[in-house]
Amino acid sequence: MGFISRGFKGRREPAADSSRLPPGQYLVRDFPVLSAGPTPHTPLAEWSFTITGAVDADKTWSWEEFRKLPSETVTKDIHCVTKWTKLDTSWTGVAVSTLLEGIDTSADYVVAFSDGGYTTNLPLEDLVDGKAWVAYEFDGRPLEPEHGGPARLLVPHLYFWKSAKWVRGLSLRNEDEPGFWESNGYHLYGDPWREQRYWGD
Ligand SMILES: Nc1nc2c(c(=O)[nH]1)N[C@H]1C(S)=C(S)[C@@H](COP(=O)(O)O)O[C@H]1N2
Ligand SMILES: [Mo]
Repeated sequence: MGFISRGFKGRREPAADSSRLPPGQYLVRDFPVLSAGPTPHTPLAEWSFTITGAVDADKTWSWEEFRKLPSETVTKDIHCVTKWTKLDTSWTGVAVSTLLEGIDTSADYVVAFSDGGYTTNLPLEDLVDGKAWVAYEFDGRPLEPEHGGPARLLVPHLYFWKSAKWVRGLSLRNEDEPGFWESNGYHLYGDPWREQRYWGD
């Protein structure tokens, strides 16, 4: 006697779904805010998104133009290097493949850059084929500034520091160049399933 059956708790806790939890991570239900600096508040009239670097010609969209691009809504699990994982987050945005359409490049790498100076590096192949978006809605509402609004990169298969908030563009590179956290000890690639948190992992 004295046991409390888990069945009495009603709805099954997502904690039960450990197959979706990468090694060393724990589940959260809230949405923590992690920013290395103050939250920028760029007016939409001044906002633009640019593909630059190793390209024949830069490509730039205003906010209005960007919002007319075909969008997708996706549901993804996100994993922060500080060990929280949030399941089933819903985002709407433009697939990076859509932004790269018609761009001719020999580059294999990308540095995403943001208002406030944040950068993060990724292999180009991790941004295409339905693996990454520039998201402007979370849970069906405009993305809040604290979480990267008006728009942030979303690369859910890598640790969440790769999902640059307040993203303003992608610079294509022929070599892999560490971004902000990668220059400060975080792993160059950052696969949560291989627990690539820091240099040497
Ligand atoms: N521009 C910018 N993007 C950023 C960061 C940042 O400090 N600045 N922090 C990164 C880290 S470490 C994480 S875990 C997530 C946090 O996103 P959230 O605040 O929406 O949870 O944003 C990532 N993108
Ligand atoms: Mo993070």
